[in-house]
Amino acid sequence: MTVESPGTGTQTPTEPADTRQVIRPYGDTTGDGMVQMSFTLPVPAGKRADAAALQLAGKMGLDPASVVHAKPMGPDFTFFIVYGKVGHLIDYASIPVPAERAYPLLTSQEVNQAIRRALNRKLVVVGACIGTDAHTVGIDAILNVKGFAGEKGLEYYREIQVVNMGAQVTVAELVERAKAEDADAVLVSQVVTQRNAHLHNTKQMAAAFHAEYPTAVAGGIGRPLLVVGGPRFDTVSEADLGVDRIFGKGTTPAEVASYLVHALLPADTPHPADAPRSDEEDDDQ
Ligand code: B12
Repeated sequence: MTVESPGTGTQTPTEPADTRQVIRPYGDTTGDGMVQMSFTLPVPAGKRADAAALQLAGKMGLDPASVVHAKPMGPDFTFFIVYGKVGHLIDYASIPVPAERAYPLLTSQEVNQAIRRALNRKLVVVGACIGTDAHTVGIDAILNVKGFAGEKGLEYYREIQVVNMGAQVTVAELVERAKAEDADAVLVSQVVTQRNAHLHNTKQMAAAFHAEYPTAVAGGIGRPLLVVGGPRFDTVSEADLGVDRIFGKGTTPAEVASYLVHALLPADTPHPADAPRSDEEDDDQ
């Protein structure tokens, strides 16, 4: 079909540009749709269990599928890895680009300078694993000097005073300690997610702090900043839990320290004229 366009003569309309970016999984050859999936079934290992695993894979859309690994997990359970083809396509272009971090990533030296300039005292952080959770590795990765992923933890920052209460701390103990220490921020870790324990515990913790500081204006203004972290908070927001910030898998101490500066200190941008103290030259990580 042709259309007349005044002044420009006859034109052929162009097709709208295809802006999709269609992708599919890649196993052996590009775009072959092959995926690997692992799961456990509550049956003893054997040929019948393998058949059940294949039936499950088929019902999940893997066709063809094969059991590439089956291992007994005690007498009554079997762990499987299944490899198979899916026909689903993803339009990658339609997936929104996640928001960038809303604050700059600072070096430990910049964090120390910002705290010294704004507070003229140490910034106090109280951390714990609450409820029955005994997984301290995550909170220790953020707080302990040894740190995580090549970065030193908050204990290393000379202007941050860290109180690490460890595992299985009750909400009442945490609130009491945060008050006693006059904490600027409370850092809570929740790793166990069975029956959504991480969500219940975090909401309970947040509610207790909100009740303890009823006149608070916001995190850091009238009450400690409430920060929670753990590997499985992806599905919820800060508002859902009543906290100021959620950190997920792979968080590094510098991200947390930079956030504390951003959220708690009025002038969070390090001053270029701030010369490092002579004993701080090697503060940078
Ligand atoms: C080590 C470990 C243990 C150790 C813990 C030792 C310790 N002192 O921490 C021991 C052996 C004690 C243990 C026990 C149990 N464990 Co365990 N454990 C693990 C394991 C293998 C690794 C966890 C870990 O250390 N990760 C490394 C750290 C660095 O990662 P992270 O915790 O995610 O932390 C990072 C971020 O999430 C974030 N972050 C975390 N917290 C915070 C806090 C703040 C404030 C911030 C800013 C950031 C932040 O920053 C960290 C660094 O990036 C996981 C499986 C796995 N591969 O993850 C199971 C796992 C967590 N355990 C599990 C279970 C079931 C248990 C037990 C119930 C087993 C049992 N039946 O007894 C018990 C529970 C004990 C209890 N009361 O809590 C399950 C949990 C399942 C679920 N859906 O909840 C897992 C996932 C294993 C599994 N697949 O079944 N466990």
